[in-house]
Amino acid sequence: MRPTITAFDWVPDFAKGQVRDLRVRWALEEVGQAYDVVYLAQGEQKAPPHRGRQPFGQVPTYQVGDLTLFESGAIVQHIADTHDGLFPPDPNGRARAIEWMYAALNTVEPPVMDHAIATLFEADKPWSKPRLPSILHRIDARFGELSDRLGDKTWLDGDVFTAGDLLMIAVLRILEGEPVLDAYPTLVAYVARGTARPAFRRALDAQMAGFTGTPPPAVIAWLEKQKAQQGETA
Ligand SMILES: N[C@@H](CCC(=O)N[C@@H](CS)C(=O)NCC(=O)O)C(=O)O
Repeated sequence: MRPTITAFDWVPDFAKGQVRDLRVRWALEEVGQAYDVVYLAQGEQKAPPHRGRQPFGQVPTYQVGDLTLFESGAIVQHIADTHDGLFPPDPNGRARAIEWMYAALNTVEPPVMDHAIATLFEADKPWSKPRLPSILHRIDARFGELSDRLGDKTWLDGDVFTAGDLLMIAVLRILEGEPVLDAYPTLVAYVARGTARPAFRRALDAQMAGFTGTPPPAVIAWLEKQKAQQGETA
């Protein structure tokens, strides 16, 4: 059965290629499952009917038959459970892949998102600049530990790409090109291997092609304020 996901028809430039429907699109591309997309204008995510699909008023969601799911990690796990290609066939391999999925979302992503909050979403707040050194310190610790564990393996569990790699690479690439990631060539090469996969390229192209909308006036005002402040602090 062909699933339907939700995505935004517009996001600010810094978010293009990072919106979390990309993780779901990537998983679907890896397993060769075609899908449909319902596009939401900015603001629509907080109103019915989308609130009914996603209690926090966010994307992505995933609908197939009478199942509606939210949370990109849960969606990727469901795709991996219902298709071949993202979980190893043996139960222990599947358990290890899930372990890495949680590590990506629950251990590595929190400080990475703190960085995004301090440098993008709340860049104009007085507390953001003072927080940045401690955020970078925590990211650096996680990246160092992850780099050590990955070592010279191709993927986190060895030779087989899993849903754990998909989510870990999706998280790491939020900081692609930033010195805190560039300090770890092992991780840079790992992200490059993941994002060179044809399934990732198709998913990214599809997300980018979906940005055909326009921002609402309140968002234009916010972006202009951010730009003006960046000009002042540059
Ligand atoms: N933990 C959620 C996070 C979803 C999320 O943060 N979605 C963002 C886009 S990447 C969103 O919809 N933001 C708009 C909003 O919160 O209004 C997931 O992984 O699905």
